Amino acid sequence: MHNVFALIQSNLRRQGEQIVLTIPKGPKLSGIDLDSQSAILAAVLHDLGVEPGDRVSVQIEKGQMNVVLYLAVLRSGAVYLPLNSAYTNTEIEYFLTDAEPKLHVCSIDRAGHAERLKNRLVGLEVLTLDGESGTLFDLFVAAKLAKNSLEAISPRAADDLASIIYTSGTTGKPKGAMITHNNLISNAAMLTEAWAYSIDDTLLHALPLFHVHGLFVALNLALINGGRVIMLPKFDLDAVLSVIRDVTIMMGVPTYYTRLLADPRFNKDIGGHMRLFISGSAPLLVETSDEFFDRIGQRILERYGMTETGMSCSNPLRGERRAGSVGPPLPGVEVRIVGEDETKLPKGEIGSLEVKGDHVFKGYWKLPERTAAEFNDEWFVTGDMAVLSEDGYISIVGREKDLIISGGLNIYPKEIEDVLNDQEGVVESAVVGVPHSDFGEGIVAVLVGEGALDTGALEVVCREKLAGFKVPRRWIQLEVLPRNTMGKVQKNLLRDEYADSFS
Ligand code: MCA
Ligand code: AMP
Repeated sequence: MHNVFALIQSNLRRQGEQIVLTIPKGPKLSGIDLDSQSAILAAVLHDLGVEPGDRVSVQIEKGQMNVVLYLAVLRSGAVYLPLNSAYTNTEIEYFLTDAEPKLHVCSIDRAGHAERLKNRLVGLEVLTLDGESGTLFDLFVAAKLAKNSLEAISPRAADDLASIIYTSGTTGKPKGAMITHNNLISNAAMLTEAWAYSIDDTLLHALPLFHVHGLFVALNLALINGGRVIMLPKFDLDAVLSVIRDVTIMMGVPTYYTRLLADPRFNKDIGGHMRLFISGSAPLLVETSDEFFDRIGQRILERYGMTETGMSCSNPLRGERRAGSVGPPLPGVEVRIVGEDETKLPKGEIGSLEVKGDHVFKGYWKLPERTAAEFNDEWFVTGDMAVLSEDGYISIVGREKDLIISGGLNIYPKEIEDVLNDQEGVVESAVVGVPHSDFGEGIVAVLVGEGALDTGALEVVCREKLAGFKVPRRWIQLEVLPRNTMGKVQKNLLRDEYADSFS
């Protein structure tokens, strides 16, 4: 049985009547509750005609029903396709057209747009879920009353898809990363070993449930080990501080840690008992790591991964956690650093980071050529620049890809530039990320116009077409963009020039 849900179920059953999932001021679900509720929802999915391999796209607020839906989709053998709740209707239309889900589950305020999409996307079913309301929730309640539940777990092969998660790219539109059951099982096994994750752990879950970090690194790892989860709807300082004494592990993006450190209530008394603080998705500054160590008496464990690979490297649980490094490769992961001629470089030299292992995804949905382009033989090309130390620690030192990471969210400048370049009066644009004290990087748009540009109007267009976190926060108009002799825009000069935009 390769269905990752089987692994989760066996550990939910180990917990039995014990509470596994707690939402403060909200419901508490035991292992048995999660198992039985996912069986009820699986029956609903079955009655709706969702078959193994069908995509179920989900754009809803975080909550316990989100977890139950995720488990029901896995247990049905369908493919879970989570979508950022900040995505605009324009963005959603693209994802649904590309992924052709059988069922789209959205919050009630998004239903109108999704219903209209049904005219174009033949066979699409749309249901709503908002906490404990919505048409899918009604079906769930009716199935529960009728004692309709699907206990069987759909058998899956190791390389059958468990999930598709869209990631943007330096060229063109976002691509759906196809993640298999074996990818999830193998990555969870690596992390369990590396972090000694166990049924005795309680995880503070404040991350969104629509990215690899919150869904697979955090939630899956906890559930696969039978551990308890205290789940917050989002990262909120007061809420985090009010539950932190009850947990043993916290996972977050660097912004979570800088926000905690900015609050004097966060000290050794409240955080010193923790078994592990883990950071990833974006570089953790050495200053943050050191300040945290001084304040709490332990070092944040930094790890590194990608949507396409899950986690590849991690600082050790025992042994030196090195600030500024993401540690050695995880057990079962191979890494190499290659030069421009694509051959392996010696230790100490900076090059392109490539990874190999069972955790590497199956490819991009419907894009075999793009998939092939991202592999160097059987090595996946991460697009990150890295260096390997003599004692086997990897440090990420930059990116080959033109990518901004803001508050742990990836933003590809090309996507914003495409929107801006389409607007009347805009001759060209260059979008860059510069240091931001809260988000790590903030977005600056540099424009060349036919005349004076109305940047307020451009912001409105961006807000209409792009999720809020992708909207530039500073606007600059220039006569020309700086270019090198090859004609390429010199974004490094723009980054230097506007480096103080958010300080
Ligand atoms: C929200 N806003 C942002 C961001 N988040 N702006 C820039 N960067 C962001 N990350 C904007 C909104 O558009 C809005 O502005 C305003 O901030 C308030 O929104 P709100 O949601 O209330 O903000 P927040 O609660 O302060 O959220 C910030 C956050 C959150 C807590 C840092 O973004 C977050 O939880 N990030 C984690 C993302 C994550 O899980 N990344 C993992 C992906 P306006 O109203 O003007 O629009 S990477 C991954 O999975 C790989 C595999 C890995 O390695 O982990
Ligand atoms: P995503 O495509 O959303 O999965 O983001 C993956 C990218 O986030 C990686 O390719 C890196 O550029 C970045 N990333 C993740 N973790 C770290 C980290 N610990 N340090 C630096 N960059 C990171």
